[in-house]
Amino acid sequence: KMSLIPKRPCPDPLDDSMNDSMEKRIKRISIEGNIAAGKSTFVRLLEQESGDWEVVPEPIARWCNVQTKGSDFEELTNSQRSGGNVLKMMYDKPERWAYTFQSYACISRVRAQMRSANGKLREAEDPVQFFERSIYSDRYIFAANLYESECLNETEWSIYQDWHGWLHNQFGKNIELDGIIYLRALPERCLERLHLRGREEEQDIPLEYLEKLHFKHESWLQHKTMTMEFEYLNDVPVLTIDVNEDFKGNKTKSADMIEKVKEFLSSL
Ligand code: UDP
Ligand code: D5M
Ligand code: MG
Repeated sequence: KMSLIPKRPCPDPLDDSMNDSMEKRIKRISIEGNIAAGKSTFVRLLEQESGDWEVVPEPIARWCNVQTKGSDFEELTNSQRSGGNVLKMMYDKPERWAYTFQSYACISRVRAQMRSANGKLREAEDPVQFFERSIYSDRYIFAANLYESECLNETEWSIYQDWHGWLHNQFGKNIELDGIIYLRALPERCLERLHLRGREEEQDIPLEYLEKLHFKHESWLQHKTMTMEFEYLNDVPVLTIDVNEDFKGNKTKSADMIEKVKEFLSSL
């Protein structure tokens, strides 16, 4: 009988070629943009759009929301709970804590992005993972900016770059990107949204800091003048979406954004 014929062959646990081909079929897209540009809001929209789309939020966002969401708090391990503090520590005394924060931010991001790779997408026809930021923004936007602001010294910056390159060598094939979506907004708009969101640790961030991060995003994703160690990145397509105008709660605008994402995906 037809119904007895399995739709797809059962994976042989000793043969991981299935897993490998599955891994290869998944498209990985990073959502980049300044602090409070609207990345988390956007990935929540994407998540609702399709069962074939999976979202990996930035772990940092969860640490910062520890107080407001009871259930999230339950899921956090002790080490993650201290992450909430390390964000505050970094903003309070960056020259002391920037390195610690950056190492934890990057490692936990790799862990979150790799962990999700064996989740719900196994059943998907056309699986896509959307990452909220990447290990490239960790290094070339945030850590580089802290180094240039003398919050990481030469030794810390060398050590960071050394293990970051090694980490990419080891795990790159699981987290390398097929595309980047750049949510582009003026620093002034991001500052407004940062205040609107009201994360306590961030309320003293000056416009100047957001401007520095903005210029780094621009040189990477808009002008493409940033030099990076990972050559494949130069050929990764970038979709830029202007988010100066509110899209949250605006059905027309957000449907338009989703449409752009679909077009972008089909071009990859
Ligand atoms: N936000 C908004 N309009 C938008 C997008 C976002 O008012 O079109 C608000 C959102 O509700 C939040 C703040 O801006 O209070 C920052 O958004 P999000 O946390 O998504 O930004 P991220 O830091 O993740 O880029
Ligand atoms: O939130 C991310 C917060 O964490 C924001 O306050 C910037 C800060 N931060 C510092 N370094 C990093 C790295 N390496 N990656 C991400 N965030 C970092 P968001 O509002 O999502 O931008
Ligand atoms: Mg966010």
